[in-house]
Amino acid sequence: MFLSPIAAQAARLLQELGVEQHMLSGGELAAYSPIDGTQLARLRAHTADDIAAMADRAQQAFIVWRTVPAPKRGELVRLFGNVLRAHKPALGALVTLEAGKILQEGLGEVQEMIDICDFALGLSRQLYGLTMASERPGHGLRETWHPLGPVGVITAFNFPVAVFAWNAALALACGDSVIWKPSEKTPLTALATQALFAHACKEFGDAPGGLLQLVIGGREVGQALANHSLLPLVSATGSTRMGREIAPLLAKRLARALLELGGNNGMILCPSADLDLAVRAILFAAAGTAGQRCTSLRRLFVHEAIYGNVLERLKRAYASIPVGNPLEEGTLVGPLIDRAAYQSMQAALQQAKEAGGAVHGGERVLADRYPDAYYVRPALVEMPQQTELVRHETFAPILYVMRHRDLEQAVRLHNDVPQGLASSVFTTDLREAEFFCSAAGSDCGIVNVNAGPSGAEIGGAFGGEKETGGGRESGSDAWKAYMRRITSTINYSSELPLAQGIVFSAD
Ligand code: UN1
Repeated sequence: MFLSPIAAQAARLLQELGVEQHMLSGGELAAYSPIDGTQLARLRAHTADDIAAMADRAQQAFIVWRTVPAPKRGELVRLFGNVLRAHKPALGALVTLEAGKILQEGLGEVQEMIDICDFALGLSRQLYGLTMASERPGHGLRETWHPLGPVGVITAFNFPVAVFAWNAALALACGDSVIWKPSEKTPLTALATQALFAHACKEFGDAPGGLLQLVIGGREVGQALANHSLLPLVSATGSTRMGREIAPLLAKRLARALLELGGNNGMILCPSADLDLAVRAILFAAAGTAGQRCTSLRRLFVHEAIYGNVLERLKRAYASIPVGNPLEEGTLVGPLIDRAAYQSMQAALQQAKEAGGAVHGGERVLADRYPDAYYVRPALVEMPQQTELVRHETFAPILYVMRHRDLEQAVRLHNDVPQGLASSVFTTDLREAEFFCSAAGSDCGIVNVNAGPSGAEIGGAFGGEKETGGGRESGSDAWKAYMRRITSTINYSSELPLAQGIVFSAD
């Protein structure tokens, strides 16, 4: 059978990563590469009916895993991190083939997995609870964190493996089992990750089967996960539309939702900004990953005193940014994920023009070389004001540029969108920097100074407010979402005093 070079490379990588050949053909779900639109595999998809058996298996695994001491659970996560280290080049390249991000970013994504494994390993010895002073004599009061149960993890195409790892590394260290539904656009990197995890389990020795199960499929399997009573938590990363479908299902059965949804991330440039740094940060945040990060920069507010200068510099930088095959060295912007993404980008640019916007770039390129793939020049759009279009997240490399008079006005505009994920200010004025980070400043979950809104490290909690969904994944104390807290009162006296001094006695 003839395989295109991209498909042949994917087949080689999948084999190297331990994915069995028979899983890659004969199914109804086609996996494509956005690099040239070539079909990479056809996978068998699960249906909603498969979820019940998987949930039972996850529950069995959980019952065993929850009693394994946490530092030993951390050992499995450590081994997984080491397997990822050994396979970083192959998995990173597969991320590039399947999601279209440049190789540097594919490798960076695997590094993010390794980093969170290290973090979770340390955490496995630090699942700390508090002890409180009891008001009753001879009593102790304390809290303890226990494993929660099987966790559902739904992830998006744009970070096909890192976001899974944020959730899974923490969940596994915390004593939970995981059922993972990757985007139907990126099932191959998920299969490879599962194979690498199986490798780590083998080295570990006695991990229960079913600690990590993969669900391949679309919307209906995601909904079935949200509906299943054995899953006390579902963590979902993706569009606000997806979150609006999942959240009510969880609310209905009073389960926990950990949501990381759309962003509409802004940057404010103040007159004192270091513009060399700012332009580089803008390029990475707005054009990098072809604008397909949930943290991508989409709105830029430039002080009127520096507007002309900034715009000139940006136009120059945008005109020369290398767009092309993400496997090739030197490329900084790869393809959009698919035709639908291209169409929604073009529709947004059309609307921007109709609303009086001046559009620079944004056109399709390389169509001759890649007729079935969608490469675009990143677009810079000067907008007279923040219209409804600008307030809406379009998952593409479009940067809307607007003017502001002073920081307070800029922050007001910045916050006047439904989303609240990531934000940034460029200033060398301490007062402005601190104001932006203050209670009256940015209303986002991520608030950066002299650094773009994207590219967060794993050590901090990741997520945002408003329509972004309020969840926090990754570092800091995000682990608490994957555990249940018990509060224990221990009476070591021979009396039975009641709290609040209540007397309740028959004699
Ligand atoms: C996402 O796009 O869903 O901060 C995650 C960043 C990355 C993660 C993005 N570390 O841009």
